[in-house]
Order: sequence, then C-alpha cells, then structure tokens
Amino acid sequence: MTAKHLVWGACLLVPGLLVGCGGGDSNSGGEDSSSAAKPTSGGGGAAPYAALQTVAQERGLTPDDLVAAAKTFQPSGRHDDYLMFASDGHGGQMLVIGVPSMRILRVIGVFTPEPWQGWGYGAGQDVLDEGKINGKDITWGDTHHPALSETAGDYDGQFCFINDKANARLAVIDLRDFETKQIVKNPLSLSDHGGAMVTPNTDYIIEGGQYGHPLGWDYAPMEEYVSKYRGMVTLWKFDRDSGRIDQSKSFALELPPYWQDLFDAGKLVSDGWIFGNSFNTELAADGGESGTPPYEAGASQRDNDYMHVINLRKAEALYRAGKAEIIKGFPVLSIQTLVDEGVLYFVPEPKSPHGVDVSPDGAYMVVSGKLDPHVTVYSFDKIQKTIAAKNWEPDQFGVPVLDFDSCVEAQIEVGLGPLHTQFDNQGYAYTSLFLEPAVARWTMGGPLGAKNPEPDWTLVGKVPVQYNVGHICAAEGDTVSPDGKYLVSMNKWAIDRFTPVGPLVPQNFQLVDIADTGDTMKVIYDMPVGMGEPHYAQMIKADKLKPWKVYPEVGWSPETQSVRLDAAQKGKERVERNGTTVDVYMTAVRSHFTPEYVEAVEGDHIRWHITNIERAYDATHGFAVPAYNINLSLEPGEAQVIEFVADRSGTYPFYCSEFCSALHLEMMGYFLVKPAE
Ligand code: K7E
Ligand code: CUA
Repeated sequence: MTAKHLVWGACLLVPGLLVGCGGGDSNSGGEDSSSAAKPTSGGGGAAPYAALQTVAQERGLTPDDLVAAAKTFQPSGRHDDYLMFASDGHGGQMLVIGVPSMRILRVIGVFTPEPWQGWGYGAGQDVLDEGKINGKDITWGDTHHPALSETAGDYDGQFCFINDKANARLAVIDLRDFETKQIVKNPLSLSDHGGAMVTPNTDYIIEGGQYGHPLGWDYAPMEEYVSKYRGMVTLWKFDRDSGRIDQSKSFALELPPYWQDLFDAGKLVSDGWIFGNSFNTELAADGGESGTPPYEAGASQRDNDYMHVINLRKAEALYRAGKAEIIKGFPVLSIQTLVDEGVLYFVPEPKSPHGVDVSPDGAYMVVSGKLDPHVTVYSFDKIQKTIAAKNWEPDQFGVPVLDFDSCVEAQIEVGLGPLHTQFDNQGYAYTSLFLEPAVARWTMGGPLGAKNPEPDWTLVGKVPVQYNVGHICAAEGDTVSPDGKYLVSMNKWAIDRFTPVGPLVPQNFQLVDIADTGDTMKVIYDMPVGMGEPHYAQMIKADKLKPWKVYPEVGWSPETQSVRLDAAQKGKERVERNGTTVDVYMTAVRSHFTPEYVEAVEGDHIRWHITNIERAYDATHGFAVPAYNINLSLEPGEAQVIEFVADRSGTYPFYCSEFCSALHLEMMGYFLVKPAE
C-alpha cells in the first residue's frame, strides 16, 4: 500500500464519517419530501466503503472532496434546506437556487422576456409595459440586489424585490407563484444601485440612485454638475395586502451628486434609520474630457467618502406634513429641508467604499473601502451621540459631516479589496475580499455575544475563493437572526474552474461551509452561472416559503392574483365574432385544446382567452402559435388572455409546448387565417 492508500484507509474505514454524511438530520424541505426515501445509515459493512474508495481513487478525489460531496449531494427526491434568490445581473432575471445542492430551480422573468414562462410572449405584458421609459419598451435590466420581504427584521417568505440598476426600476415578485407582479419606474432617476433593500417590516422598499444626473433626467451640461446634478434615495411604500408598491404613498430624498452606492435599513436599536454609502465625494464630473483625471482616478482622489445616515421616520413625517416639493410628479424632500430638519448626516468612510451592512442587532454599520484593507465598524449609539453633540462640519451642500473618530467603534484589517459583509449565528462577520480573492471571517465585538463575550474585533480566518469575489450571501445573513451554516461566494471570474466554453466564461458561485468555527472554512461546491453576472443574493430557510402547487381556482390570473371574469371556462368554449373582433374561448386539459381549430380573417383583432382547467400538480400546458411570437406556460388553473392582430393570412398549427402527457404531441390545433377580400 502507498501512503495515499493508507490515508484513504484511515478516512474511509471510520464508519462515522460516512454514516454521518448520509444521515437524515437535515431538513428536507416540507411535506413533499416526506415521501422521499430517507437513506438508511451505513449498513452493508465494508463493501460500500471499498466501492467509494475505488471511485475516489479512480477519480483522484481526496478525503476532503468526498466530505464536500457528501455535504452537498442530495439523493433523488431530497429537497434542499435553503433557497437562494440571486440576481442574474444584466440577464434581467432572478435565479432561485437550492442550497446546499446548488441546483437551479427557477429562472424568473423580471425585466427581461422569458419564453419558458411566456413572460413577454403572451403573459406578463402588462407588467413589462409598466417598465417603459419615455414610451419605449426596455426589454432588459441589470438586476443587482434581491430583497426578501421581512417581518420584524426576519425573512417572511412572502415577496421578493429586485432593482434594475441600468434603468432605475424596481420589481415585485410574489412568492406564492414566483412570478413578477409589478415593475415601477423611478420618475427621478435613470440609474439606481442602492435597491432593493427593505425596512424591517417591509413598510418601505429602498431604492438609492447611483450616477448623479438632474432629477427627472432633463438635459444639463457637465459644467453644471454641482448645481444641477443630484443623487437620490426613493422610499417606495409597500402594501402587503395588494402585494404592490403604492406609488401614491412613496417619496424621495434629494441628495448631493456623490454617486450613492448601497443602502441598508437599520433594525432593532437602529430601526427607523437607513444607511447608505457613496463613492464620488470628489464630484468628478467630466471623465477627463477637459484635462481632469478620468472617473476611476477622479472619483478616488480623496481619502474619504461619506456614509449617509438618514432618519427615515423624520423624513416620513415631513413627507406626510406636505414638506416635499414635486419633481416630475413625484414628492421629493430637498437637501435644504433634510438639513434644516435634521434628517440627513454624513460620516466619513474610507476611500471608495462599497456597501454598508447593518449588524443583526442593528448596533453597528460595517463599511469596506475598496482601496483600504480595513472594514470600518460604526456604532449607531456613537453616531447618535455625535449628532446630539453637534460634533460636525458642513459639507459644500450644508450637510453635517460627523466627526469620524467619534462614530467609529473599530477598524479591522481584513485584507485586500474588502467589499461586502454578512453575518452568522456565532458572532462572526464575513467580508468578501475582491483582490485577494478570499472571504475573511472576523469577530463581531459582542453584538451576538455568546462566543465573544468580550468586545473583540479580530480577523480569525480566511478561505481563498476562485476568483474575484463580489457579494457574499450567508444563510439569512443580513437579517436579525442569521443561520450560519452556509455562505455563498459570488465570484466574478472563474478562469480555470470549468471546462472552457469560449471567451465568455460563467460566473462561479462557491458554497462555503461555515458551520465550524475558527479558521476551518472550506469551499464545498462550485456552481457555474451561465447567465448574466449575479451581484447579490439572499438565502432563506426553505420551510418559510409556502408556494402554491396549483392556482387556487380555475380561471386564475397570475397578474391580478384573482379569478378573471373573462377567463375561458370548461363547457363554454367557443369562438365569438363581433365585427372584426374575434374572441376565442379555449380550454386546455390533457391532451387537447377545445376548440381545436379556430378560423379568422386577415386583419381581425383576436382576443384569445385560454385556461388550463387541470387541478393536478405539475400538469402544465404550453400554448405556442408560430409566426405570431406567442408562447404561454399555463400552470394548473391559470387563465390568460392574449390579444393580437391576425395580420398575415395562412395556416398556423398551434401546439402545447410542455410535454404534458403521452399524447402531448397530439395536443395541437389549427389557427386558420383567411385572406381578406
Ligand atoms: Cu456588484 Cu451590490 Cu451591485 Cu457589489 S454590487 S459586487
Ligand atoms: Cu399539454 Cu403538452
């Protein structure tokens, strides 16, 4: 036996290791999984271990690899413990990923048409139309930050929101059916980044701007940058009952044009406040066109940018008292009002920061300077005392800049290029290090306490990641009660991690096991993401979600979450002509459409009402019409009405685009369009 074999023998013949791997102690995700056979533990003596040893040797796997595989493998039918909602960047969609298996479960069309769901191909058009800008269809988005709805600072599993950085839009997804219900276009801005973040009871969804421009984006020359260009943060009022943003109760705050970056809501002790960072206090304005440095240098000259500290409760009261001015039809509290009324403060933050993350107890705000090896931890209590003592100097817009030293609790040197921070349930914080690249773990003073009774801000370990990590996402890691256990490193570059597929390389989501304390974090899974570039994600315990299996009633409209009065009904299928308008009432059930052929005349205005009358889980039908750019996914009970002009005569075989039954191929019909006379 070689040394390697000896190692193997020692590892594999410890039954506890492998029995533990297959054990049934992990939550298996609700009632559906109870039917899945729980693996029996071990059994069979040494034979399975010998087989495992053979496979491991043939495939060149180390004992660590085997443990990683055992921690992430889901036997067929076993459900994941967590769901991760990830943006897919300029894909304009949302990804739903099971953890720890890292399997993609859903791709939700948000700002981008998505043909599987029929999103933009017959369904969801009204929602997509809400996202028009200047009357133009905008059929992509740059999704950055998903935000799960919260109750008392904890994910409640009801809704998810996400922003479109490219166009300053925000979307609402209902987690009963995982479909997008609303898109709001910010009337003031064309660029957002500090969204979506929610306040602890989801009263407001925060959308902070990014690149400054005149509010409402009217033209202003670069020379007027300081006088006319502005930043903003918008507070969108969320109405849980309707599941919609209530635009009539939403308002914005005018901010200096400092390129606001991310926001986070205060919680518990800091509830009622919001915090944001910014990265261009230099007001670099012309990108080098007139001999000044280009933006990357121009916006990085000063040692400090400003964390924004905003008293949301006061701002809300001012808005309700009618203190907002109306810009582009939208209420905006001016910088002057915010200063006069003590709503807005700045605190210096180290060079070119990215993000601000509030600790689970709400007592600390963590900021990382991309060009500074430290994370800076601010104390909410100290900030309040500094405000009370008026220990500040105004900036050029008159906004009080609080004394840095009076607000800082700690600075911890974590490494190169720190970006985003998440938290666990053991008193640790985790910060992504873009440049190293690695994820650093450090002790959080005493906010969570148990393991760190003494205030202690120390780097305790790092795990290298591959490569260039941006955000990290720990299980419920930005709530009032993080779970620990798992952290996903969302890496921008993958380089050598996957089989080459051309010059455009997938992103790499690496699952990190953070259950063990100390410096023992390990990467246990690499997941290529071959869509856009995901930025942020949130991970929620799967059993908090209560999605529907079928729509509550037949004839259901996902757009309104109610029965459509004009839905096609079983037994009342028909084609009705009224002048040149033709209403088709069609039902779908395994394995036929009724009616099976439909005749119209060239130029007719068609309203095609179609209902899937199935009540069986997973009995989805599609509806695809060639040459008319129509494809629907009709889940059990779902009704859609699609309108189009039959503008080309011809013979169009339509069919069900979901393989729903043995006779699925027969589930078709003909749409016959007679030439006009
Ligand atoms: Cu990419 Cu939050 Cu938009 Cu950082 S963001 S990485
Ligand atoms: Cu219905 Cu295929």
